[in-house]
Amino acid sequence: MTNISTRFNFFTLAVALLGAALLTGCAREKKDERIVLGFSQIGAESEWRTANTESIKSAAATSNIDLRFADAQQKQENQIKAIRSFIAQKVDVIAFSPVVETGWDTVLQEVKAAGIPVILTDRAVTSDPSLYVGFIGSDFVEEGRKAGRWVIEQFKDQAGDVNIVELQGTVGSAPANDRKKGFEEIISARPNFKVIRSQSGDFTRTKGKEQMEAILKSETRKIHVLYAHNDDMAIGAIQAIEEAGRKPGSEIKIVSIDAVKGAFEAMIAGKLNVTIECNPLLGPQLMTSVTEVVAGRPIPKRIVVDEAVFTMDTAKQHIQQRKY
Ligand code: GYE
Repeated sequence: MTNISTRFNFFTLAVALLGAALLTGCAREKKDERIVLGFSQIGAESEWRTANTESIKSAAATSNIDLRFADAQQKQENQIKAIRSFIAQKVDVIAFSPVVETGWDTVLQEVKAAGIPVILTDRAVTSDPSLYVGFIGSDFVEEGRKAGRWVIEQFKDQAGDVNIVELQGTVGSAPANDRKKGFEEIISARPNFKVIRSQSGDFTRTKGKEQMEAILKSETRKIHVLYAHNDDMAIGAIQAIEEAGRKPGSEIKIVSIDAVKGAFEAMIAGKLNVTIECNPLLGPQLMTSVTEVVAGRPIPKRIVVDEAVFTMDTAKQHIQQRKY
């Protein structure tokens, strides 16, 4: 009897221990089951970028995704290093916003060989589309067209030349290439609309200001319009224009892209005429796509973000509702 009961007790204990071990194992497994996402961000060059980073970080936190975030300080080599380190860490998905369009083939092949899916956000690459599962971002060519249409409308009655200065974004980046292309496509229909100067301000306020200062010093022709590929460069250029004793927003009309808070403030102050929206809040869509991909479901190859155009006259009305 004693023997049986002792055996029974041993048996109960063994089952209990095994159960406990399994439970702990499960609990640990559950914890490890969190999707790991490696994200290589370009940097913190603009208001748009900081809003984008914030959106990605907060969406990862609410979706319970383990985000490994790396800031590349606007250098492609740093992005490539980050991607290679994500491969070594065996993350579940790699996402990145490519600083420039070309030069990704080798590293993307490496990611493919490691069996890790890639999602592009914000900017496109020229690599073969089979090297990534999807791309979430804006239509930059269309943004350039919108800017061009606004300029044509403003100066449609001017018989003589309409001289335009262009401040381009980062050389070789998708938004700089596409915003230039879309704008040119529209203005080329009107031969008196001329881009008389075009320089890169690398999407930053500092370089936007520097480039505009140099242009104002050396340009003898009248400048009717400044077209800046983002709001930060426009804001930098506004400072340069004011320091040169000229009037941004009236003497020189200014159109830029992004629609960040700083642009609304400049419009309310009468210094910026119009901003074309480019939505940086890509975090929630990225996390949904990451979850779908890990679950083995297909995602659209291209997800385009909806955007609007805001002018000086309505800036006050909209600024309160802006999230970035
Ligand atoms: O317009 C600019 C940023 O890639 C759409 O990058 C983005 C651009 C944005 O630095 O402000």
